[in-house]
Amino acid sequence: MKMTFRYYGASDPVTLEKISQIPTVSSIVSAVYDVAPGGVWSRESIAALKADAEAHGLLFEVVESVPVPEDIKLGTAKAPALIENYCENVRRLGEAGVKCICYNFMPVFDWLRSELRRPEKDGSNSLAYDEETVLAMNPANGGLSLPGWDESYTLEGLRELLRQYESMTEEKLWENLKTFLEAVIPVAHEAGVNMAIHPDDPPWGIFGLPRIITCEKNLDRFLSLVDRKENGLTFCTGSLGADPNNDLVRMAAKYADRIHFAHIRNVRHTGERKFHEVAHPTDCGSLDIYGIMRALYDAGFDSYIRPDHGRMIWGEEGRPGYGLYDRALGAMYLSGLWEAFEKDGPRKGK
Ligand code: DNO
Repeated sequence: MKMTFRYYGASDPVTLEKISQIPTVSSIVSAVYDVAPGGVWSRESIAALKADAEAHGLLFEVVESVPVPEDIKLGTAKAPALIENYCENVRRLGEAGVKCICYNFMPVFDWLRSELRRPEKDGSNSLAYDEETVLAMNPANGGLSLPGWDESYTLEGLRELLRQYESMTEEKLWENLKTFLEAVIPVAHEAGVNMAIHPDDPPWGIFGLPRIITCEKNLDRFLSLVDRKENGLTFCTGSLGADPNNDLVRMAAKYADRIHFAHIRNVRHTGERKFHEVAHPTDCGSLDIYGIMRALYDAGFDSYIRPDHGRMIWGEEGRPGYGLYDRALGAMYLSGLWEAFEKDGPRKGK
């Protein structure tokens, strides 16, 4: 297992120096932010990020994300050229020593929440989701406040995009995903890079937009679209775990050899399609984080992991989900579990 930590580049208040002070973290997870989705990342920007990380004793082996442009998901006439650009990014990142690329295939919206600062009694706050509140916001009327993963949408642009998606079905999205993978996975193989799709968050369709990376049945289908090691998963426990029907311990064991990146966090379910994010340990939420980690360990998992969203604690202000303190506590908890597994004895599945 290789512990990593997400870094949003030079503007991130969680600096490389701070990250380098967290025990057990060996690599940053980052991206080139000076190119719009669909563009080719310059070798200079990639090299600069790597050099910055290395100057702080950190590796740069994981990219999150190389975004997939909407034209690829929509399968428009622009898709082939954009897929070629995507492949070029995979090649360039492989050359620079990146081993894993995280991306998602969610139409229009990345992760969605109804509240970015849900207060807890202890003075901390965290991200929350309540489907009723989300559905009451109409994105086409500007009713949605986006949680910081994309500030580039204008209202007009968003309306146009939603219009383009009106005829999109799940099956059509699967087809477009397959076309993408058939082009990208052979390139990833050549480049020595593992591709790791991020599950949809939350893992169900929303605002009439289909979402397909949601559950065990669909992960089986995804992995068989191109059945090669490089076509793998980001196992995001908070995303998949928002649906209590997903048995994460079972899925961790089942997919371990195709999980190239694990995002570990806990959520508490408080109703139908209603949850909020909590601290990482098992007893803080509804997910069996110990069981998931144990299942990964026993199944031989040896890839990248990062603590995912943290609460805002100790008065910290910052990018929702991506403060320093609670994520650092998460890294410690996860590394502690792992050390205990290793010292307990051999992997049970081996
Ligand atoms: C949320 C993140 C996601 C993830 C993308 C991957 O905090 O896990 O935004 O980076 O979905 O493309």
